[in-house]
Amino acid sequence: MLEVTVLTAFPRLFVATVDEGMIRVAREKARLAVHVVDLRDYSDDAHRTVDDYPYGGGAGMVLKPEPVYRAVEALRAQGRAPEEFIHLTPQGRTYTQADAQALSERGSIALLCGRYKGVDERIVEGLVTREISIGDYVLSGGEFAALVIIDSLARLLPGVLGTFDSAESDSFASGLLDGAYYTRPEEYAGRRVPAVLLSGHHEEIRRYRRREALERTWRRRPDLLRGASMDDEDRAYLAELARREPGRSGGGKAAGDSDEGGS
Ligand code: 6GU
Repeated sequence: MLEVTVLTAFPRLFVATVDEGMIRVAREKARLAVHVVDLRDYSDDAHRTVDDYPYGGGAGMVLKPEPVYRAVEALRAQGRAPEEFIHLTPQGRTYTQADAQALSERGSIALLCGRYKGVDERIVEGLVTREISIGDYVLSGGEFAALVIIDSLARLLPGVLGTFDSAESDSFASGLLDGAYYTRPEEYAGRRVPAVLLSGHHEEIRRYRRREALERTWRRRPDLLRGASMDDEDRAYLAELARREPGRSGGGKAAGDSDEGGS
């Protein structure tokens, strides 16, 4: 069981979201518990204030230290001190599937949702064990980042995904992007499902899928190829791609550019 405690000034953002989809499944299977702590419950004034102006001036608000320290003290008093206390901030290290795997093996973590401007540095110095960002763009607070992380963890917990929809076949689990998928019908809008997928030849299908994953990764995210585990057949296929389109990988189109003739 992984226990996730979220500390936030916006607890209602978690009400419907943790009650749907894979997060719900993980909770129902008792693999995951999500506790949402309202930081305003630990403020000390009638207005339930949790943030204040930054010393030295400037725009934006900063999360005050007292409500966070008090909330953590309450967790400790209940015997629920988390193994990791994670501050969600664009200043953190960028979250990866390897981080998700490691965190999913923990017993308990806390996710502190700061404001964009930040939190009082004494929270970071005294309580925080690591800082995580979910990418190079700006969110107004850590709440949506916390939900991204919770979703990524829920699907890695044992018994949450079915065997067919296994996390091992996901993009990034192997270090590669996933290839294209098709479902019925066999022909739609004048486009046919690749014949090999209908052939019933499991070994050919496996090889085809592997090649598609390699090609897509080579085109869209060549940076991932360095960290992927590959055999001689994989390397031979990449060499063939490079021969067919010299000078493409790495120096080719940026991720997100159109490729593969998608209309
Ligand atoms: Cl974790 N927080 C905020 N406020 N913005 C972000 C982020 C986190 N990750 C990317 N942008």
